Amino acid sequence: MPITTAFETKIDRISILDEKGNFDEKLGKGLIPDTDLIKLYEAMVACRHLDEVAFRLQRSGRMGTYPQNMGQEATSLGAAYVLRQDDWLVTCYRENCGLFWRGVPKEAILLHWMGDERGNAMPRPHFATPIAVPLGTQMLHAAGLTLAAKYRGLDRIACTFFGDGASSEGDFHEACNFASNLEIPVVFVCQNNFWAISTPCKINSAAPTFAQRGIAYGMPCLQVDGNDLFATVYATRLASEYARKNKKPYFIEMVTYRLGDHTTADDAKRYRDQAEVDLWKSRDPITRIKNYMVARKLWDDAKEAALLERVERDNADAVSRAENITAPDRADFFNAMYEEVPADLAIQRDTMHTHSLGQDPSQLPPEAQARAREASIAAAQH
Ligand SMILES: Cc1ncc(C[n+]2csc(CCOP(=O)(O)OP(=O)(O)O)c2C)c(N)n1
Ligand SMILES: [Mg+2]
Repeated sequence: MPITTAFETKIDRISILDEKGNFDEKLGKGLIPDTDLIKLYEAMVACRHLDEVAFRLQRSGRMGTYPQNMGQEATSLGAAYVLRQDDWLVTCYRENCGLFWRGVPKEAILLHWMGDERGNAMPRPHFATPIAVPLGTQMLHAAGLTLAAKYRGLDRIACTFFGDGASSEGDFHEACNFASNLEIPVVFVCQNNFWAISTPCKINSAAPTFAQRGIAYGMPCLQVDGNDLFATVYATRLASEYARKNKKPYFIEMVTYRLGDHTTADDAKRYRDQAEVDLWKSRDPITRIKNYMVARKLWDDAKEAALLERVERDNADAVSRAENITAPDRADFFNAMYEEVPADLAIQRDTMHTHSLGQDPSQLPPEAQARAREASIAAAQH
């Protein structure tokens, strides 16, 4: 028998506006109206500025660990711009720009990293899920949320973001398999920023692209320049239209770069070369759009100065709202978990009024006090 070809494919790469200012008229013309482009640029500048503010908050002890988004603003923003407001945006932790575009309040993100759970209570109209720090979990949530929408006969899709490192998690493969086999319209976006903390992406995958990970699950796949806002918009439009129409998933690899440390707890100088960082600084998504707008006389120094002034004020207000939020009620810890708090948890809730670590036994009901005494005697005898 002759050898035949069982399967053949190719993966397209989309780039519309490169770092030298070359613009592909065929793909890019009319893609983003000028008025929108200005707003999108302003959103990226505001997000970058908040990153700097958050960094300083962490350094001055007013915030816990914070992962800067610097350099990756165009990826999630392109997607958020294209998606419908009631499509799910299911993110990781470097997608602030897309979340803010949706209307998620900036203080929600600040509160999350300040360790206040209320930062995770994403307001419903934004159809966004809380920041997912456990790697890989959110892709499964995206598949589940969209399966529920499909079951209810809704025309809703999800777009989920995850890193190159997260695409090596088992959950990622389960989510892809699940979405493909059950025909769930999820747009999977792998943000390849070349690093998973100190692990270079070559160790995460021996394949030449991350885009091809989707092929194994029968998805159409695309690679785009993730620092090119036009390309991220183009790709997400293509993918979301495909997903909505065919009720099937789509896979995009957005190639970008993490310009900052992994988080404020990291020092990337210990494992990567400055020359690499400098190369990617020259490909900055924000500078690229600014240069394009200046060349087209849509933007100038006076507009930039006015924007920076506005951004500084808005971001200072967001910090103030986050820091001045009223202290949470201790009972919320229990109340937020169940529709009706089970009896045993209600006892814990009503008796956990101590200023020391742990529970004050004298506040327990008598039988519980006796049980606690027996348990402590038993523990001492061991
Ligand atoms: C399940 C799980 N394992 C390990 C970690 C610790 N961790 C946090 S971020 C990270 C690297 C993630 O890399 P990548 O997915 O490429 O995202 P990036 O940070 O580059 O945006 C690791 C290993 C975690 N948060 N969750
Ligand atoms: Mg990464």
